[in-house]
Amino acid sequence: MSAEFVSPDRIRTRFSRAMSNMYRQEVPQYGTLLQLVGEINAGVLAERPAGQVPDEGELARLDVERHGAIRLGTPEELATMREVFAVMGMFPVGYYDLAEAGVPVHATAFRPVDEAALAHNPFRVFTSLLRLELIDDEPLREQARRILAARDIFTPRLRELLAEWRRQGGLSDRQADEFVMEALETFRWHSHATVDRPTYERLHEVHRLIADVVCFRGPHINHLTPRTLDIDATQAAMPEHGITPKATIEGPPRRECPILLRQTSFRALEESILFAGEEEGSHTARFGEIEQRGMALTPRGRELYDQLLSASKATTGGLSGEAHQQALAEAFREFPDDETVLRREGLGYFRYHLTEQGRRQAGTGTLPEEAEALIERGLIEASPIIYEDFLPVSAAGIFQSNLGDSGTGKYAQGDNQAAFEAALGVTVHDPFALYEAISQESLATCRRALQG
Ligand code: OOG
Ligand code: NI
Repeated sequence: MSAEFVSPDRIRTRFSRAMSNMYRQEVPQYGTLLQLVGEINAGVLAERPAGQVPDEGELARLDVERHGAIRLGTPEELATMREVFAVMGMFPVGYYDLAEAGVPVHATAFRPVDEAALAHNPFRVFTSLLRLELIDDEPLREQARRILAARDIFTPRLRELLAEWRRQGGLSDRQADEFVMEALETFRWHSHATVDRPTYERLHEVHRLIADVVCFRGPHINHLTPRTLDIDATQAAMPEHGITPKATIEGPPRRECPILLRQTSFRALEESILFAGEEEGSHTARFGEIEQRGMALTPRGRELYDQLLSASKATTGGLSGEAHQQALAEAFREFPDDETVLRREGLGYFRYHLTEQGRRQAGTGTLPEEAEALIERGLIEASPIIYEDFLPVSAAGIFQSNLGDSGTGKYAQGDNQAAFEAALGVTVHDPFALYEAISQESLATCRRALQG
């Protein structure tokens, strides 16, 4: 890349900072949450035994780490949004079909994919596309389609900058700043609905989410989530700070070795809006959320997780708070909770480093094939790779708790990934392949060093 261009990593960091500042202004509880999470993280780090403090890269990214979410209305919006994210070094990873859970969208997560970019700033945006074809009422579906076709969620200047980026292969410092400002406009809240009250209400009645996507000028960012190192403590401290979290924490139970992703959310705002014709109304779109991230699981580990989670419904149904966590922990007893076992059984992904001894012995002797044998010889050690993605069942739970209980009937299942990718214009990255590559690459690096 030419030296006069700003790196995508830096543009992403400028953007996530600008977004965080905007969201803090728009949703005051977000500021409260950041402070609470910051305090809890500092406490956790202070108490950790020296050997368990995450490495420097992990620590540096924790302060800036956020994920957000938007919901788009048309394939064209998704295709352009892909380019906007590409400028910031964010690429579509994974496919999430929420229709099964009664939410008429499918989604991907835009995020950095390589290790260096993730360490720089792992900013991610869960990006859903509305599936209008799931509205049964044909005239209403057509009306929604017309309303969406008439809007442009991108500023004219952003479109020009994208064209420049395509032509030049990057953005200058000044262009990058302008790009961040213009892109932010797409994520901003607009209190003027583009439709009149009866239209809003008809769409709202079919599904609240449809009204949220169709009736506004743009896909307002609907939450921005900081990463906590102790979600149980954060959840427990939320009420003292005037925040009421949902009754259960989504995802796996609390464990010695955290896996995947645990999340909880709260309703943040009831917004006053103005319908076309200046009639007043209200809308709930924006919410708050916290997350705690653990080890990425291999397909085998993930299968076991999905199986245990689905079986757990029988015993956790209706429970909340600590009782829910205990029943969930019981349901997950079969899932090993020891790093060595998780690694040996091929349930989680690990990154390998040379030990002191490994560094001293570099270049001497023949090497065994297996990573496990190198570990046994004391030449390398392994540490878990953090899960960088989302979980469909958890996401559905987050959607539902913030949309209220209405309109959560099931939609027919089907394979819609191809349609999503056609809209996107590219195929999504396979998250497992990305973790596998990071793991293998770290092992190859150790091997090269040991071989001298
Ligand atoms: C996205 C909900 C999914 C998560 O963290 O799983 C999500 C939305 O409500 O638009 O953000
Ligand atoms: Ni979220």
